[in-house]
Order: sequence, then structure tokens, then C-alpha cells
Amino acid sequence: MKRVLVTGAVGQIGSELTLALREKHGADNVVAGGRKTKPSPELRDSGPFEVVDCTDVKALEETVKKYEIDTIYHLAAILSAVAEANPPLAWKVNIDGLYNVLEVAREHKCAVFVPSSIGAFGPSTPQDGTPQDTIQRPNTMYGVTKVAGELLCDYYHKRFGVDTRGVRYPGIISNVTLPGGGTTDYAVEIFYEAIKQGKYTCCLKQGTKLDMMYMPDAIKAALDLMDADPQKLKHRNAFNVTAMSFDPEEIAAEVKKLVPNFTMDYDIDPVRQAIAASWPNYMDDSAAREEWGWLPAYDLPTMAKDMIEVLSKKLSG
Ligand code: AKB
Repeated sequence: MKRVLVTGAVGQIGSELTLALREKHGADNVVAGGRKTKPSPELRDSGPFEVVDCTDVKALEETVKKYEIDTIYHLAAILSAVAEANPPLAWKVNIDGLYNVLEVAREHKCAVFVPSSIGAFGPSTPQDGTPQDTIQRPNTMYGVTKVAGELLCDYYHKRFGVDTRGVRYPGIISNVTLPGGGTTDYAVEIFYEAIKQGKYTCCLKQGTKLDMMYMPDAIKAALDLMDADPQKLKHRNAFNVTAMSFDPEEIAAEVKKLVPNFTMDYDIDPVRQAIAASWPNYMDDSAAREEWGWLPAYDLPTMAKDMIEVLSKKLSG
């Protein structure tokens, strides 16, 4: 049985991935590691919780030793819009924190899952059908940390034999924990506001297409890649994975089918708009499909239907 540590366990992906890992490996075998934010009662009561700050290598190593961890899902990260507002913090968490995790993994022979992002691409990357291996010259601090992180993970595998694996996540849409400080957050907020107010003000321009994915597929991607036969992996880190691509009008039209009185207007945030414009319209994820059988279950209509159903119940309580 695996002994797992999740960093960033109270975040958008971590809060749901930790529960899925507890289901898979047994609750006591999965340690939720969070910084200061309080865990939800579900996360706190369903298994071990430790205060883990990835920038504190000693505390990180203590937790790995205490629980005899053999696999780390390293989700602690600063997202794109916050990284533009605070580049030193982004460097500290996304680079120094990752370096600490990889060093501890090397020392204690842990496998590591590290998410990269569509943010690892930039304006000179081909934007339509973005290939797995292509130009990566991002012009954001988030992107710089993500490209460096991809390379660092490859390096630790080649140089030290650490079993590093990862995907390039698109925007993740979910209904348990809100994302914090990303460029794709609008695609989550739109559902909350549609139910609460019947209207939403979008910070991205019409026509800004981005890759997106519903949380159940994001979790499946992490679990499936970590279970994949290493012999079949030609790439290891930073697999392109996507499930759908849409722009603000397309998601608004889908929401309107389910909330007929819904309306959307625009108030463009120049920082987020510039970031979004530098990212792919849609990625080619055939390497992930070929090497480890990646196949998403949700598209825009099925995701939107589920989001509205789940959030209608949640927000009516
Ligand atoms: C962000 O918008 O910063 C993230 C991402 C796509 O990496 N959701």
C-alpha cells in the first residue's frame, strides 16, 4: 500500500484529490499537507492532516519521515494572476518549494506528481493544436516557474532516477473549493454567480479561447498517470491534457441553456486578459492518450449540467 503526502491539500485541486487518494489507498495512508488555511471538516476528519509549507524543507522532510511517505502529490503553487502581482512569492513557492520537494523525494526515494499548466506556453507557441513538444517562451512569472519546474522534474528523473511525473493542466472547473488567483477562474465563478445572481461580469474578452477540464477528469489524470507503466512513458513530465476548449460567450451560452434568465457582461482585467491571450486556444494531448490512455469523460455540456446541479443544491442550503 502506498504512503502518500499531498501538498496544497486545502487548495482547489488538492482538496478533492486528497479525498480520492484516501478512497484509493486507505484514509490513514494519505496525509493532507496544508499551510495556514484551515482544512474543511471533511478533509480534517477523514485522515491525517499536517501543516506543511513546501518552502520549509525541514518541516517537509519531517512529515515525509514521520509517515514513511513514498509518493508526493505536490500541488502547492501560486497561480498566474497572483504570480504577476507578486513575482518573488511565485518564485519562492513554485521554484524553491518544488526544489525542496524534489530534494526530499531524492533523499527518501519518493515518486512525485507535479502539475504544470497551459501557462508554460507563451505568445510564440503555436496556439491551435499546441503540440506536446514545442516552443515554450512564456512572458509571465507563472510561466517561467512552470517551464523551469518541468525541466527540473525531467532533470531529477534523468540525473537521480526520481520517479517524477506530471501533466500540463488547463483551467480546472470545480464545485468544492474555489480556485485562488488564476486566469481561468472565471469559468468557475460564472456558475456560482449564475445561480446566486442570474448574471456575471466576465474579466476576459469575447473570443478568448482556453483549454478547460472538469475536476473529475483532473483527478483521473493525476491518478492514471501515476499508475501508468513507466516502460510506456516516452515523456514523463508535463503531458498536455485537455477536455474542452471554449471562450466566454460559449460557456455563457451553455449556462443560459440551464439558467434561462442568465446574462453576462464584460469588464476586462488587462492583466488576466494579457495572460490568457498568451496561452493556447487548444492543446494537442495525443501523447497523453497514446502513452498512458488519457481520455476525459466530460465535455462542455456535460460539465455545465453537472456544475449547475451540484451548485444549485450546495448554494440553496
Ligand atoms: C491559472 O489560471 O493560473 C491556472 C492555470 C491554467 O494554470 N488555473
